[in-house]
Amino acid sequence: MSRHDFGKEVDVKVNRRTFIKGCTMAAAAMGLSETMVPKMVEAAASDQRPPVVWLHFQECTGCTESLLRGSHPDIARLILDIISLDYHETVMAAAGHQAEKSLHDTINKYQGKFICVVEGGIPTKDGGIYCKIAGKTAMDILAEVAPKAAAIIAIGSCASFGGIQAADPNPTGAVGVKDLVKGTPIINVPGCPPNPICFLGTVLHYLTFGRLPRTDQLGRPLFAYGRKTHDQCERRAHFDEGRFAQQFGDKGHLEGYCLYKVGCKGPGTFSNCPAVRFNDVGTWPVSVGHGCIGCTEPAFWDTMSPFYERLPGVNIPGGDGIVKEAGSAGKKILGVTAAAVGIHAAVGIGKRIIGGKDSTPEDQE
Ligand code: FSX
Ligand code: SF4
Ligand code: F3S
Repeated sequence: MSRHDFGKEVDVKVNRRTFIKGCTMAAAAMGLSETMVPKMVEAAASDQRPPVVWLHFQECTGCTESLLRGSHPDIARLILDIISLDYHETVMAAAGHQAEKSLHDTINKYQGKFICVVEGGIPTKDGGIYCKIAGKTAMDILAEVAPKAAAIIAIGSCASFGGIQAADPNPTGAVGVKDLVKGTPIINVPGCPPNPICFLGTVLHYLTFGRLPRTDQLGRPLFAYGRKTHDQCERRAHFDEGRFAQQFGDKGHLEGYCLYKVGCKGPGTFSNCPAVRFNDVGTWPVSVGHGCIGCTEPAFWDTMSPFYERLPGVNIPGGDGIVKEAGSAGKKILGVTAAAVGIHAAVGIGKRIIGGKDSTPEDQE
């Protein structure tokens, strides 16, 4: 398998109109002026497509599935057109030793130039034996690839924060890339799975400006994760006026009222889901009647569950006041926060740190 072969196999070449449309969508999602679109198109259409090595660890492959097999083929084709996907276990034709050769050839030939995309969490317990590929642990593979990459994009909540594997009691000691890799710029594009437009915007920003976009303290691009889901939600007026669905299927639910009382975690979640929506049908969880479960937040499997109980600490208009503790959810949030502090401390001390220094948002400016 050589560079560009993926493009030929799945007929990814997009026409100029589609190309401009995709760049325009990404520019809008990034809050950039339309005047930036020609610059983005020029950068994305360059012959110097960045080689990409896509590593898969502990995950469900939903990130790749939503990216490549979504009902928005233009975005998938655009992504495949602007990057040179040199190694991706899910879609590459090569297998076994041939695939291994492709990985090593790419990271050595394009040292310091390729983008590494990581999908999935990395198990660290018991020497990392719970995820092995070609006889090597995910930790070893990351340790080999990460220092040679120009930048790392952690796609999905698993690669960003450990994801479902890291849910209490985290039996394999799963962590995100940032917990292990130091010295290489890293950006987190969380979501379970993330919206493809957030990944596309991150890649286009890198190609256009030569650096990763600005991030929040959790390493997430501000253009996508800079505002609360709740603050952009079309049901926000119902929240503000105290109109809530009390249970699924009741009159309030059928009327499209706010879903906070049936468990929506939008007030505690940062994402652009209400603004960019999913696929080509313009929907997102809340628009089809289900609350946000906070899938872009660290440890959301623990901190945001039970998914159908109220998020504590939210001042509810309409007389209910602040729910200080919603069933077991409040206790869990406190417990998990304390545990997370412990986990991060343990990772820093006990696990192998790849590279020399931490990659902070400031490093990437
Ligand atoms: Fe994780 Fe990606 Fe959730 Fe799955 O592979 S972010 S489990 S949707 O898809 O890594
Ligand atoms: Fe929308 Fe959920 Fe906020 Fe209600 S609680 S306004 S449904 S994000
Ligand atoms: Fe995830 Fe909530 Fe968006 S569950 S997909 S962050 S609406």
